[in-house]
Amino acid sequence: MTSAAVAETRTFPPSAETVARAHVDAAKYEEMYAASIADPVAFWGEQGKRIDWIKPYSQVKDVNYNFGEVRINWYADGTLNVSANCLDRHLKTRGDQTAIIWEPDDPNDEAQHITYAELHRRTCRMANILESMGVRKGDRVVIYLPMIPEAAYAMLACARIGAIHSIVFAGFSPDALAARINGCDAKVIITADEAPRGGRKTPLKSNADAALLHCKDTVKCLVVKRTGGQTTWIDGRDFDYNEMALEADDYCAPAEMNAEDPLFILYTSGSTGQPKGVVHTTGGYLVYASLTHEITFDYHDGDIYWCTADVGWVTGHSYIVYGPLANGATTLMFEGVPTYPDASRFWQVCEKHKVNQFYTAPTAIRALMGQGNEFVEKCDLSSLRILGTVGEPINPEAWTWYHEVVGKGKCPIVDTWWQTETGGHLMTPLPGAHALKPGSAMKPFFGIQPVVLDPQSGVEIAGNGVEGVLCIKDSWPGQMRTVWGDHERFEKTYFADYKGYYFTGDGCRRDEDGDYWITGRVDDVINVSGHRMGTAEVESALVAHPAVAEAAVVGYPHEIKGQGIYCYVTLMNDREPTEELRKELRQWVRTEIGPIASPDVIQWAPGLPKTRSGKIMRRILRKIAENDFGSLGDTSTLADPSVVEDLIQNRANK
Ligand code: 6R9
Repeated sequence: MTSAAVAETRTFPPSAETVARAHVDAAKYEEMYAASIADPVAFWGEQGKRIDWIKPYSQVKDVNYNFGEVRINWYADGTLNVSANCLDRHLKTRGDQTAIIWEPDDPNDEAQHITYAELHRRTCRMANILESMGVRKGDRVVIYLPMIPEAAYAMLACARIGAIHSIVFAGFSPDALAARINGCDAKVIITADEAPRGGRKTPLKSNADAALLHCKDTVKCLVVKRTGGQTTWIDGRDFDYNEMALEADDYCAPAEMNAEDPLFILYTSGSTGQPKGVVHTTGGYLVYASLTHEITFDYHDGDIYWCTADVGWVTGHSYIVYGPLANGATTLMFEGVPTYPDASRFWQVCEKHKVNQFYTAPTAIRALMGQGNEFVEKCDLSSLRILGTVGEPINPEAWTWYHEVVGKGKCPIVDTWWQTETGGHLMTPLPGAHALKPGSAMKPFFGIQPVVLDPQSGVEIAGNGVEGVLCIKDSWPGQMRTVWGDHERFEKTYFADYKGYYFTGDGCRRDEDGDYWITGRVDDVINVSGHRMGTAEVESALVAHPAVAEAAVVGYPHEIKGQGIYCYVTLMNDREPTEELRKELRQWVRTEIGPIASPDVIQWAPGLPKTRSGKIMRRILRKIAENDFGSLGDTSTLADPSVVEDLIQNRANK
């Protein structure tokens, strides 16, 4: 955590108007939180009724956190369909209401307003197309699409027929895409010709073509036309979505799914090289996503809600598609980037569509803050009521700018801390209940019991004014259930280090008032512009290059991105460190993983600091990358302490 965040003492209580409007005020939060902890079965049994069940559940919770026998089940004997909950049940009351507002990359192109009735028809057609391609209940479908309405149709269509979707962010490379298609043994991949973003086009279909060279030849490819750009076509493998949608039937009956049937798999980075397939299931996930969406953003009927994330990340799953649509909300989907055509785009979209709740990432706020206030001030932002952030800790300067310049001092900021694994928000202030502290995720959501543990002993640290690793005692309905195909890895990653708890991988401080501050990852995961990346993934990409003998990657503070990627590279004996090679390696990592993994700094390292047992001492590499040579700590266990001196002398100039 920055020292500025430690020194932060301001508080911002909600206005009387915000409190009056809120679903949950301070007293109600206390009452509901206490009830959720005292009797989770009664609490979640009641909350489960917010969605429609085909067969109601009689069991609410069946959980075991003991390492070796971890089991997480919610509403296990109930049946339902997620797409029917997001669509069919709204048709009578709000068929003509806008479900999705789609804002294209180019502001001169027309926005679309898709009603619930239309979304239902589109989803049914897509579901029928998938069935005609042979997709059945339990099959996996990879979605590799731009931020277009078809991405939502595809998700809901999978849910409708009981297929399990796995979305791959459109910024990922063909290699990363192939690994995910193979990882979940997908039957179909849904993609588009091209993805326009910030005025540039990513050739998605040709990326998919390249990926499919490394996949089973039975994998079929459904192609959505977005730009009309040229693509190669393989008859029998490639299917034309737009053509098929003209013919497809407008209705497809929703499949009856068990509450614990998987809804989706989402690959995310951990501390090892291989991304994990996080599995979320049907019933508990939907209850949790819809409840948190309503309460955290204080969503009311008729509000226009906008989350700027991409559906390739968990935030897009829970807070663009499933949570809002389960609640019958109007959710805005944006194809573009915050700075195209210029730095006022976000605010122009807010003005144009009269957005009430706006949810984005600190990295975007920092980037826009640097462009100057006039980009914000020229737009009418009077519709805004609630602001949100997610993805990384927000520094007090960015928080203050967001609050004052964007929110004019009247919009509460919900700083939502959660993870791909948690399905929905675990800690956040609630708009009408809590006095905000800039940079603090404040309070646990209903049913969440955060604990601060001593990192070494694993013992719970009681009381306030304490810091340690953050674990969660007991389960909540939105929790991930397993790692796809590897339950042992699930248990080892989250339940082995601190027995009896879910280990988050984050550090945290509980201040004197009992409010929580996330201090960042305690493992080898770094957070670049709110995107999670395992340093091991970047390392294995680097060492796959023939010139590289060894590589170590760490995060370092970056003004806009939060953290940047700092790589120490040892070359093969016969290779010379040149500027060209540096460029080539940077491009290599972009090709192996994707542009989001592009190294910010590559420092040539004739040797890496290692212990006598050969373990790389990352602590030291982190300090050098941070330019903090005074606190390298104990270097006496190093096999060759002189390498440290060399690294300091030659520290890359950024
Ligand atoms: C939703 C999402 C999860 C990691 C998490 C933590 C960091 C997310 C945060 C935050 C401080 C917040 N993180 N929200 N840190 N304050 N409000 O981002 O999921 O991509 O899996 O990342 O992001 O370190 O452990 P995911």
